[in-house]
Amino acid sequence: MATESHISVNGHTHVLYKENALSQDELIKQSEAFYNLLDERRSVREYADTPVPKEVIEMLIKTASTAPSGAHKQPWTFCAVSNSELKTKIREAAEAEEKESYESRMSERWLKDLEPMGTNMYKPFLEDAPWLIIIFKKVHDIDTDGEKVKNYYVNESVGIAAGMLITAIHNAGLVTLTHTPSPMNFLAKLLGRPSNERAFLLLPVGYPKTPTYVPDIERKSLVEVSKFYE
Ligand code: IYR
Repeated sequence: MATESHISVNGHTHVLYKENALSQDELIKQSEAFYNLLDERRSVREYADTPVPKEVIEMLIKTASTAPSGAHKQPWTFCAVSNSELKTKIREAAEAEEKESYESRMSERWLKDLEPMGTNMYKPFLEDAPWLIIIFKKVHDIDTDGEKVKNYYVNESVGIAAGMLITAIHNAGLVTLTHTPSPMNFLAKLLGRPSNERAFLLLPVGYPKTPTYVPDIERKSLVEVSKFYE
């Protein structure tokens, strides 16, 4: 039977999937090369003020937005901020929350767990990085009549998109950090987001300051993180 370029499923068009099959040798090489690339990724907290072109940020966001999502609802908005006054406002509000967290909301145990990372309530990266990308999750959509429409697996979907954004940033030779000021509601206010959006994650994006030091930590081994059933 000839291969059709498209078929109909439940009255909806399905198009032919563009396969990218590699030989076993290439498969092994490519998966290892990608591991080596991502194994170099580190969360970086110190940024150079070197600018990053807007079109790069646009491409990174487009990449993240290719993520799979529940019923393909793509329940996310990526807000990209380079405006200095806005970055300052975000820093001030984040540091106010972080001060509360570090001084009273976080447990002794939590603070101890963070000691190796060297984090504290001060967040200069929120002003130093040329861009901040704030990911908002859409807890529901709003249709043209203003009615709420359900989204599915929102946290999973937005989490996957965030991971893909982090991967894309690293692949571009830039650095980022998953910053989670808590609570984060000030971000929706400062950015004037609609009522169906909640801040999910804040990522500064830029070049690292030189030199930059990162914690001397190791990743768990394959044996520790996996179990094969063959
Ligand atoms: N949100 C705070 C605290 C913090 C919490 C964890 I868990 C980290 O891995 C790092 C920091 C902050 O951003 O400093």
